[in-house]
Amino acid sequence: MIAWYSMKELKFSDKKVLDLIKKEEKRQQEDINLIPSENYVSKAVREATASVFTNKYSEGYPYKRYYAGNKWVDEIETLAIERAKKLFGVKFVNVQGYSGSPANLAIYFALLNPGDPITGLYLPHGGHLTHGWDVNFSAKYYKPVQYTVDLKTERIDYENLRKITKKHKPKMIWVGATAYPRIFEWEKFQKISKEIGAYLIADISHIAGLIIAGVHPSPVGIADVIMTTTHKTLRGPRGAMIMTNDVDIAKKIDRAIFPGLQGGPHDHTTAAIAVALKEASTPQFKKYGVQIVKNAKVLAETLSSGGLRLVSGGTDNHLILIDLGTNGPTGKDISLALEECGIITNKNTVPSETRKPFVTSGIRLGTPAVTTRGMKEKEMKKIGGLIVKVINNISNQKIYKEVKKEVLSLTSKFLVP
Ligand code: DSN
Repeated sequence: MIAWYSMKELKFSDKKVLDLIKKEEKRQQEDINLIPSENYVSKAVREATASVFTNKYSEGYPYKRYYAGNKWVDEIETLAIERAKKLFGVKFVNVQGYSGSPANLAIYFALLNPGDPITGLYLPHGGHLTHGWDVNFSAKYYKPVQYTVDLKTERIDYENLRKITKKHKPKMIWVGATAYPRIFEWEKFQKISKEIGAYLIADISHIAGLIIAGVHPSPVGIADVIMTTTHKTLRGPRGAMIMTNDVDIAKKIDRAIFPGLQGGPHDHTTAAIAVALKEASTPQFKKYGVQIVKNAKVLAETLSSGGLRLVSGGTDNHLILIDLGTNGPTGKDISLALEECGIITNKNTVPSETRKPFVTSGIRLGTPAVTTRGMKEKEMKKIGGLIVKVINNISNQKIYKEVKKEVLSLTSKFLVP
């Protein structure tokens, strides 16, 4: 048990909730978390999240609020904004977005009219729901035509994007992904967006921490707007930031967030974002980002040499996608089997998908969380070997037990903060 503080009050007021918190704490400590969009925040970030700033309403922006009593909220929000501006090298930042999807909604709302054409990466090829997937608001209220990866290389097909943009003239090009293991070539996107006068939007939610660490190119100075969630590789609380260098766009974004879409900002989250941004500006964080990628490469090599096919042949970032093929166990089967052994991944579609999204032929893995725990190349080889063992021995309870034992032994040596 690694309770980060005693939770004395909860013990008396709500044992049920306390019990579930403790169980989740234990699960997080004992499992190997390979979900590429998850991470473990520091205790300092959690303390700020649990602070009295949760009690305040502060509609508006620093020093222009609709409620009194905001003098410290003004300072905390200004601090978060200034730290983000410095860290990413941008002129304007809005830190009030509740999370990635609402922040992306605000970008649409700020810059487009309903029915305007847009483009984003096709979801089964790694794109995000809010970049124009058909069941999402981004397809209900806008007109998406999605670009794809080349099915041979499984990398973004820039010629396909150019053809689509020439034909459909989208007003907004979204770049970003939830399951793309390669680098985004920002200049290529910029060239295509300039050819048709579209806004270029970089959704760097997955890779923000890698950009800070210098292990992924930055879209700053290239994209018109940059959105990032704050809780993935950036290792902060659950929230979002929208950044730009354009004063008119900045004004529109602020108005879209409030009063356009949101009410009071979550000031406790803002406080925790400020803490996370301070942490992300340290040399240790740069080392962390570098290690995430080193770990992902070793994990990918181990899986490949264990006979698994990786989408695009490997990884340049924090994320790996295993393509299990069309026969045999599905992504769902494998993620459940791995979970039984204490290895947490998620089923995911692959570019040549034939199954339904709730079944899939892929497994998505990532190294941000295990790297936070201090695991390095040696542990990646170990984990890769365990994954191969489970995949090759599906439904073999004896093997599952052996793997689970090894997982517990490994995780006991690397504490969750
Ligand atoms: N849910 C996030 C992910 O897992 O990538 C994206 O929003």
